[in-house]
Amino acid sequence: MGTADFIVVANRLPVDRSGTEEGEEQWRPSPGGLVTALNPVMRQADGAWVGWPGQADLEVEPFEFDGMQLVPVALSAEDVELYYEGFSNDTIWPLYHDVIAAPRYRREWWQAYVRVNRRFAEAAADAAAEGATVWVQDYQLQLVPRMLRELRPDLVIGYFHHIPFPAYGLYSQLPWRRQVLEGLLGADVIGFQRVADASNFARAVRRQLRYDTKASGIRVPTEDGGARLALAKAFPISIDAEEYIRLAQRPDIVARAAEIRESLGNPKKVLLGVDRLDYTKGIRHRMKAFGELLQDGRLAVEDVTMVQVASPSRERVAAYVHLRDEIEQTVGRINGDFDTMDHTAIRYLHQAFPREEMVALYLAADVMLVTALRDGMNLVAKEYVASRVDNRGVLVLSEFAGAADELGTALRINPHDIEGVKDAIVRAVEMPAAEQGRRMRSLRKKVRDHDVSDWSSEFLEALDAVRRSRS
Ligand code: GDG
Repeated sequence: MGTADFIVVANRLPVDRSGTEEGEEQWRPSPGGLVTALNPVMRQADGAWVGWPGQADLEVEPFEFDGMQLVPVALSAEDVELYYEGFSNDTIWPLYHDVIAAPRYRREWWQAYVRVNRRFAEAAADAAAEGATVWVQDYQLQLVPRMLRELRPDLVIGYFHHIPFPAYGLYSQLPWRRQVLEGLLGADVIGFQRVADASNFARAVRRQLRYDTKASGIRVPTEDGGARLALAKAFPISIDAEEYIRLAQRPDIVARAAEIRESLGNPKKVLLGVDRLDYTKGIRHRMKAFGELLQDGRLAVEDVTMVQVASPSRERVAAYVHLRDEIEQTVGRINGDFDTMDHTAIRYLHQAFPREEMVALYLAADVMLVTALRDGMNLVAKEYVASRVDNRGVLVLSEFAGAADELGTALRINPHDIEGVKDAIVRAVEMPAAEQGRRMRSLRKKVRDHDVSDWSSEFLEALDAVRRSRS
């Protein structure tokens, strides 16, 4: 039993180690949406964050950082390979994204996943005060809710699933489908991005476990022969909209946006894609569409440039190595065919940039291309919209991204329909300013009215309701 009243359990701690100095550990915050969203709650409560420090074989004692208690969970190189790269990113990730890549089912990976999930559950159980609230994050930790409930029945437990939950026909491929459902059902509240994800989950529970579900409630049998109610529903995640608005008004960032356009040869229109280099994001589909538009002569390289930021991701997983080769070959071919001495078709950057540079890119882009084949939410879409304080720019948005449920006035596309994507790009490039303004104002209102602090307070309110119903 520990002292923390509120605990976040996530695969990663919200800090990176930046080397050691005279034997002292040096840590810097790794800025992410989740930290921003939870910071206020962490400060108010006696908060702790349980997670992996990001390097294999690094054993660190719990320490204080920026007003929170950080509880590192050590992973060996083998754990990283089997639990993280293997089961999390080569089994669950492709399966839950509609098998865009083939999931690999390996018993050794599953065993490591169980073992490592138990380690996270034990660390959380040790840190939590009597009756504390614990919020488990994402697909790497689906077994933690149940393990934690077994260790500590006094806790109020939430789980948020950042990625899609697949349709039953796909989910049922998973050799450990019952164990994963039982793991998740250890939580009092199970949050998903979309209503469709929550219903896919409820259906899997009905089919596999035969539990009753009614609206968002699932009756989970308890050992004493009774039942408790778990809530499974949508809590769409968002961004710190005000922060993007602030950055988008900073004079140096506005100037940088102009400089970016200049360095591209001042094309009439700039198209932008920003993604982790991941096969779920539809990067090749958007390049194919763009390449064909140049080929057909519907767009000219002198007028339109595409910028693609593909930040390095999961570089030790084979499917990602393969994807990178394919994308780089596609970029090379398109540029080889269409570049001139002064203009490039695709400016491709396999790099990560500071957030300021991302906002400058958003401001420089006339058209933002979000063509994910499947995506839990897609925060890039929301960041682009929030940054467009000038109410200009066009968002082309895949209907397979969770963001499509909220961002109704984007140009919606089916990324598999290359002709449809081409038409949407041309329409975006030609869209009159007045129509851009109409659509963008409505998109911006959506994001501002529901930002990341609304997301976290709605989720935590649901957990509070559980607590009240217990006493
Ligand atoms: C998962 C789900 C869900 C990207 N490159 C750079 C950079 N980024 C930032 C973006 C954005 C974030 O990373 C990516 O978030 P997304 O939502 O677009 O996608 P995933 O990484 O796949 O996230 C997703 C999300 O979890 C939250 O629940 O929406 O569906 O897959 O914030 O801006 N940031 C910086 N440099 C980069 O090079 N600074």
